[in-house]
Amino acid sequence: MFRSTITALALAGVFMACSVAAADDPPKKLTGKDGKPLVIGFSQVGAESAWRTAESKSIRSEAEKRGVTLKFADAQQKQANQIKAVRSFVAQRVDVIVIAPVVETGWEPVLRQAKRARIPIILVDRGIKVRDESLYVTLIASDFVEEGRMAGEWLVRKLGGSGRVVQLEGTTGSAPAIDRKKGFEEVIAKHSGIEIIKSQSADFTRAKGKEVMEAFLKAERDKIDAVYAHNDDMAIGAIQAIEEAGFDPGKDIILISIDAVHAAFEAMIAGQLNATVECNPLLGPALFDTIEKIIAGQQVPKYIKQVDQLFEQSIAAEVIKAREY
Ligand code: GYE
Repeated sequence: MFRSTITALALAGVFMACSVAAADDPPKKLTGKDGKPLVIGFSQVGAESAWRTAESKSIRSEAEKRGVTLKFADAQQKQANQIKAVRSFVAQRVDVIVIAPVVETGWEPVLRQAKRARIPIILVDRGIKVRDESLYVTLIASDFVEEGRMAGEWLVRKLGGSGRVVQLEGTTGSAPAIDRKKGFEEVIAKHSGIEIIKSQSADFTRAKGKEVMEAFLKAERDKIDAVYAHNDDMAIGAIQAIEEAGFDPGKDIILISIDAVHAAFEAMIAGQLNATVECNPLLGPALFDTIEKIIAGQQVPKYIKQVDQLFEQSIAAEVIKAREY
């Protein structure tokens, strides 16, 4: 525990040092080949969680810093809206299209259209499944399987190897829901004393997190030892349901989630959430550095991985001061 506190504090220090350096060194203005400001189309999932809001803010503010015209389309969690937005970006002949894809499948036709128009596609935060990988240039995201494993390993230790767990899954068909389930269940499967007794999607929102947790409590009442939520918002909804059912969240029922947004730190300080695995939403700087390279004709890696870490309740009060989202 002591060592993990030191590591977290050291890392927080590194992050702060990085942001100081970045502030001294303003990013270059990005222009297209003809010297005109770059036009980027961004199809965002929606505004379902605090994580998503932080990501949108990071991308919008970085676009502004670099003098880029950002056409922002909110898909309200619907792939059909994203496909429409991408088609419209193609018709407008934007320079680059950025997509945070709501689900993994169903992208081929529209991406082929963009490819034919020679408009590069960049995926941010969520991946897709396509047979032809040349349909997008790169994916900038966290490793969600790894996040699920980190949560699983922590929970196994916390429960001392035995207990009944319920899982609140993210949006059905989305990369983070699929992979966070996979990584977590892979770890749990190695411990016969731990059982996942319920697992259902709550769409990454607080309201649904509360609703689904109410249903879990109704069906299993005294049998739930722990909750694993694919994001902090659903865990916060579940905390409300647990309190309303007369239990003490964080004590009677252990909770771990993913994202490490500000509200998760507040819930940990209040003793209601036990741990959260970080998933960095501040993707603006990495995204625009990548766009700059692509415009300059340079090669970029197919996957630009963001590195995450786990925060426990015991260090929340110390770490919250350095949190940017
Ligand atoms: O964890 C969740 C959000 O795609 C990584 O989507 C993102 C996830 C994030 O709604 O809070």
